[in-house]
Amino acid sequence: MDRPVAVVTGASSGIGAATARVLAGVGFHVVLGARRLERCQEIADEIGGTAIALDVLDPDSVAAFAAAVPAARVLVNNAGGAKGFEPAMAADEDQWRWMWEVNVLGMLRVTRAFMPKLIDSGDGVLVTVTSIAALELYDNGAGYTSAKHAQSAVHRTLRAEHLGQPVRFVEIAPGMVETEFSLVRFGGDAEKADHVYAGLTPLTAEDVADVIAFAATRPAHVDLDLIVVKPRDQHSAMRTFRRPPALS
Ligand code: 8X3
Repeated sequence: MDRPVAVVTGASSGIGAATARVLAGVGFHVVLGARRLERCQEIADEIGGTAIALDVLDPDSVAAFAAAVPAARVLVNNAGGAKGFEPAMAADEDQWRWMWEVNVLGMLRVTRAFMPKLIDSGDGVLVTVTSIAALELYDNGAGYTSAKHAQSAVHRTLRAEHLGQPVRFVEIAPGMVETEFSLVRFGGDAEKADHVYAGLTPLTAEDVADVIAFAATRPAHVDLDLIVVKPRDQHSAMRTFRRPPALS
């Protein structure tokens, strides 16, 4: 029997890769899209899926990606990220442009390309991975929090604009998840990236993937509109509990 198709963007690592694996485990044929095609191909080989190059910043790449996928029941808009951590007054406009492009316009582009297929499936599910940065603000994060707020606004507006259509809209807003997220934010500085999670137990990509798969496998009338997922040690974007380092 043909498996339903789930498309995952940003699938080469982190939450995207973990989501591809979990969705394959619950019966989907997963199409993995990302710029790093080789990493997607390795995961696709492992889970019996399909890897296709995708750069959400490039409209032609999005169009070619969508053209290669004739049908889809689930779309996980996971591609995104943060660059930089400075006060707004010190904003690097190129970093802000990248964040707004990849998180907002990139997600819109992919969604527009796949919405007809989700609707045609008769029970489409659009999952957008935003962040607690879509709900809260934090110092030094305005480029990212503004992009994530905008991404959430687009997602929720799409929900309203498709009322009556056979498609569900699920927003997943994770807090601290240990992935390449912080490494990218800090331009590859591993020490700074590690510091973000020091003294606490962050979520893993698999923790978030499990929640995405749960939402995508509810009955057709059940729409988990917004799911906020944080580690126990995280109260909010600016408040965490950290254990002191063990004495050696
Ligand atoms: C990642 C979570 O709190 O670093 O989206 O913005 S946070």
